[in-house]
Amino acid sequence: MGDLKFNVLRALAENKGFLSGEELAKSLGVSRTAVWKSVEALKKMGYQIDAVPKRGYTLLKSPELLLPYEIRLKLKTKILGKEIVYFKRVSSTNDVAKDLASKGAPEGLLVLAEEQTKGRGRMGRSWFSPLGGLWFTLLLRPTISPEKVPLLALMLGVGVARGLSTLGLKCRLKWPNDVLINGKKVCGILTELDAEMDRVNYVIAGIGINVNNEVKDFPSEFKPSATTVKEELGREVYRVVLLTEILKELESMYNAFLRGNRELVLNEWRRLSSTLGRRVKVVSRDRIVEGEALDVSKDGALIIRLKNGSLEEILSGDCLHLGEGET
Ligand code: BT5
Repeated sequence: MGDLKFNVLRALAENKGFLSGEELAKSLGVSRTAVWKSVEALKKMGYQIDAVPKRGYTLLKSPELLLPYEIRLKLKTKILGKEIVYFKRVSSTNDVAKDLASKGAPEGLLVLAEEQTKGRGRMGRSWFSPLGGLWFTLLLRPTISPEKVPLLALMLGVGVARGLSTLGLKCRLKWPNDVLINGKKVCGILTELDAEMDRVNYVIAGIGINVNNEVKDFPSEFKPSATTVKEELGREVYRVVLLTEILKELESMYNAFLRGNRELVLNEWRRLSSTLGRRVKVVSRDRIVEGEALDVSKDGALIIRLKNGSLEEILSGDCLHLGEGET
């Protein structure tokens, strides 16, 4: 039943007019009753399907869910999203991906959810993940040493920003990889790692994008610093298409990274950066560095010029843009 339902859906989605039950049954090699049952199941999932005697069925509207079937129809990638695990609601897509990775899941696995109940940010912070956003995790298995991971993390921000720009949005990156629109955070990325001294086993790339949400529903602590695609565009978007555009951009950046084309990744990051040239304060585990953000190193470290003129490189931490009221 599972597959038949989606085959019926595919046939309806690819056909602009009506398809008779008989035509559908014949092309799918099943009975008309089976077709009817599939249509009923699809309606229960939220698909609006019109059934008119003598003409047949037509698809009026999709429920706008991130169903793997819908994603696969639009997917333009070879690696990312090759395998998809979908939840209506889950604790954290990163946690699920980690579990599957430890059990041998393949590179490119995409774990996504309509809603997360325990979405995680960096350094033990939480990530607000209500219905309407894009909350997903990609499993990557690059054969690289752990020092290359900060650059990989920059690359993720670049891919998301490029994907969002297909909607006409102007995105900027705050080091390392927050994606901002008009100075407000639209996407956060949590990169987690399983590695040995000289070899990465896998990277868990957790990406959270505020899409068809509204900031008024966000917790007050970060209302002023957050935004959503809907608010910036003034309309809702079809998340499946946005996701597949982002995956396409991520895959092209990931391939450049794997080929060793660091400069492409770094130059894209520099082009999109809102951090470079600013006065910043970076808080890392063991120190706080304040100064002017000059550049990123080939490893993805932020190069900061201190007041006394000396240069410091920081590989990870929280970056605050000082002045101009930007986050
Ligand atoms: C991040 O952390 O920006 C990484 C967020 C990664 C979320 C994705 S969703 C899919 C995957 N599964 C997970 O469980 N996580 C990943 P950080 O830089 O620490 O930012 C967290 C801070 O941003 C919080 O302390 C809040 O102040 C703020 N925040 C929380 N939710 C937000 C949201 N939806 N939009 C904007 N800001 C938010």
